[in-house]
Amino acid sequence: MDGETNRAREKVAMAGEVVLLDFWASMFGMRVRVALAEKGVKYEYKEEDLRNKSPLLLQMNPIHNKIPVLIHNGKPICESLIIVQYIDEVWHDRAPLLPSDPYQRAQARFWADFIDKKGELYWKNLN
Ligand SMILES: N[C@@H](CCC(=O)N[C@@H](CS)C(=O)NCC(=O)O)C(=O)O
Repeated sequence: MDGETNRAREKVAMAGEVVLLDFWASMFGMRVRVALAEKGVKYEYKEEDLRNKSPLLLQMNPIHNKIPVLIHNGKPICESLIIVQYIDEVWHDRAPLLPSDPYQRAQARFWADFIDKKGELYWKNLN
């Protein structure tokens, strides 16, 4: 087996089973999709109807009943920023999601938090 095939197999083994419960227009879901794309993680995408949530979503995120939820090897991770951090930690061998400089990291976290708060307000006003 050549090196490339080996590396591809290792990637699949590390990824395990990855499922994303999401809604196409969600900026919170988009954040997770971008992180998975940056890391090159293959996953199964499950679109949710937010007016008629699936039993799987209610089971995987019983606290908030919201997307996105990342299900990794059967275990749910909720809240987009926490999911992104989890992705960065699990697939730490490639494409770091934050800059290495502490000040730049703080800046990136500030804007992520800013977008988070604005996004929640926007979503509340929409409903
Ligand atoms: N803080 C959450 C926000 C997630 C969120 O607001 N998701 C919305 C879609 S954009 C949702 O699932 N809404 C369904 C509901 O409120 O019942 C995160 O960052 O994941």
